[in-house]
Amino acid sequence: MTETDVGDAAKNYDGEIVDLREESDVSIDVGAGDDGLAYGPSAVAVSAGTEIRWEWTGEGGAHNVEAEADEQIGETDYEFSSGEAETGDDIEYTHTFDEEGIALYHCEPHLSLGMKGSVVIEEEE
Ligand SMILES: [Cu+2]
Repeated sequence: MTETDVGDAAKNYDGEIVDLREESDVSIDVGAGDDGLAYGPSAVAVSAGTEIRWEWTGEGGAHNVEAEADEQIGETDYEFSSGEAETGDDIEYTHTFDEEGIALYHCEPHLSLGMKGSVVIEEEE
């Protein structure tokens, strides 16, 4: 989540991973921050088996949630996509993370503006 040649570091990424490993209901805002060009929180840790729900806020224009090995800014253990970027405040996308690993994802229209997120998946104890 640092600056790369693909885009700037996520604006709201302060190096802290929000620990949600005890949570069974995890949601992430799509269109967070002052300009709506961020995920909130942008970095989370969850337990394997957790379903994450991304919820569009309607801020910042059209967004999507995209994790793909080829266009990613680093190694990602996961590939998933919410599809085309969409505008609205009633859009949701869910993905369940069954395996330990790291998922890096981004918003296609705003990758160059640093709209990126990460999920660390840990095995349940
Ligand atoms: Cu976006």
